[in-house]
Amino acid sequence: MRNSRRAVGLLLLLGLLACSGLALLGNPIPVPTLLMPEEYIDALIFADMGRVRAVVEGVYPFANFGVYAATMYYPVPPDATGISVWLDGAELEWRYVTSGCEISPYYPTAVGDYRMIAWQIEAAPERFQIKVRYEHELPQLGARYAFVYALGTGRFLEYYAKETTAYVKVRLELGLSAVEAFLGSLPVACEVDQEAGEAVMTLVQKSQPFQPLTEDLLILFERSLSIPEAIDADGDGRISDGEMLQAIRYWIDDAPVPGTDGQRISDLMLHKLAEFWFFGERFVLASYQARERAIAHLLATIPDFPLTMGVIWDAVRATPEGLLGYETIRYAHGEWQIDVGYPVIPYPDYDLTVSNSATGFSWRGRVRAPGLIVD
Ligand SMILES: [Ca+2]
Repeated sequence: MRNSRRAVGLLLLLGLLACSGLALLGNPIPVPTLLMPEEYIDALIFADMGRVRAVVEGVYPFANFGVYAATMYYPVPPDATGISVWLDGAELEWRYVTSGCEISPYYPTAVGDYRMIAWQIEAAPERFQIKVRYEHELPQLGARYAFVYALGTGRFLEYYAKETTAYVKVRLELGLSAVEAFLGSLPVACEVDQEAGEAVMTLVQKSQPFQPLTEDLLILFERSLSIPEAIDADGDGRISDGEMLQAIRYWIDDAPVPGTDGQRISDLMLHKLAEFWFFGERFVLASYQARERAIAHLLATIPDFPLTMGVIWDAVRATPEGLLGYETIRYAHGEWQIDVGYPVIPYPDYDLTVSNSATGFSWRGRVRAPGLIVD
């Protein structure tokens, strides 16, 4: 079993020619071969209807030494949706690997087997870039959510690049606590930046010389819920009649709200919850939620609006130096920029500018905490 796994493992990720021999023409690099000295993984983890989901985008630049056509293999979570593969921006057809002459259809991880997908490349240029995107729901291990990225495909691989470096950036757009990251079973120090109103974990992982990366990345965390999120028991982002009644009971009893680390509902909070309940819209408690509400609004009101939900945005704090009591977060994605400004008070309204530097598109509006949008 081990041997057969090693043999098929030759084909993994670097996607050397499936079911055919390689001509070993010399050391250290056999020809034909593909080298992938760097990989760039971007992930966004967010709460959606009471669930925690991830969007994952991997960009893999290859140097090609004499490979004309190849089959590439790639592990994805078993429940992955929206799987897309591009070669230099052109979308490729992919399929699930089934049992047969190829490799195992499954890739074992700390949270169960991932499914292997495959695609063909033909007339591959000397340098090219593969991009893969998928979404999935994060599994729970007890109270904790687990995010796994299959960084360790190299453990099945014979490898010839001097070293491999993975640049991993995981944005967590939700309240969280007790974050830990592991490579394989070993804890790994990720840089966590919270300056732009979300937690961004950055990891640069280099392999040993002439070795591939052999361990998967595992991030474990707990959600910490704000009171409105905890009161919103069905997770639809709105406060229903029943949820409002329950909130009133907690307020009357001065009881801690379950799921919030013991927070109690103050008079101000009850007032806010009543406002959320009254308007019946999805409430907005963070700058990234204001951003998503504005995009949803533009998609609903402008025909063929050229943005989608689930974009992975780069966030930076753009508050002018010396300005107190007001924050601006700038989200960027390609030609798009979304500035979200808000006063530093509980449950602020958010002022947004959505603009596209290429088309000149610009929209300004206000997203209020109860979810109302003012153009
Ligand atoms: Ca609800």
